[in-house]
Amino acid sequence: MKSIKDMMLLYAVTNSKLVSKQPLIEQVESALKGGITCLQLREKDLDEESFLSEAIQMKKLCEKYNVPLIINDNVNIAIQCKANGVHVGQSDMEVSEVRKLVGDNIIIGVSAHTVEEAKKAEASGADYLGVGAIYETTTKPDATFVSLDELKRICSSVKIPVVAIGGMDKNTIPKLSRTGVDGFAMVSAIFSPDDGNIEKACKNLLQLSKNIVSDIER
Ligand code: TZP
Ligand code: MG
Repeated sequence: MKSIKDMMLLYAVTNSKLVSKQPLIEQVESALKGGITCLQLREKDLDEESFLSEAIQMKKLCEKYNVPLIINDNVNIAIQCKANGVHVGQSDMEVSEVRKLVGDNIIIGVSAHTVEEAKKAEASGADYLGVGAIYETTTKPDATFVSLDELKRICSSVKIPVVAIGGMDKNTIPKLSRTGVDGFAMVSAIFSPDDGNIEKACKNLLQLSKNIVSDIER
């Protein structure tokens, strides 16, 4: 398995509400072929049983491509589908509580919007941070915004990897040059590219991300 920092490069987050002709599992396989370095399964409206069965399918698919699977919010599903990680927000379960439940071998990602939240998450045992929304996003209408200055401060205040999220796409990725981020998490730019070609979009986004991330070593 790659290092957690390397997993951040092209971090795909699912959204089953995006209208598509293709089932989610096929969209994810295209993204895996295109080189995503991590997949987060984010399901806000599924019942537990459907979420678990989807998570098990996704885990099997990700294993085929040797890409880690992270489950959003739901620690029980993460444990049951043997996910590589779980991602929690500021209003979800406390990191220390999550750690007690999942043990040391599961990656814990935490959403942070300020230096204070970032430092606290790191001190409580988070393995990486998701920071955003950086830009306008229709995927999460209630998202809190994080300025580029605060993003830079967060990157220099913690040792754990940082992935930027919210309105990231081929046009906005280059704007994060020299902020210190380790990669980009995206929903729309990966799963609903203009021409519908997910694999091609991922190849392009991966190259862009590598260029920006290699720009600066924290
Ligand atoms: N958290 C902050 S912004 C966001 C999440 C889950 C949504 C990102 O979606 P998109 O489509 O990549 O802007
Ligand atoms: Mg959450």
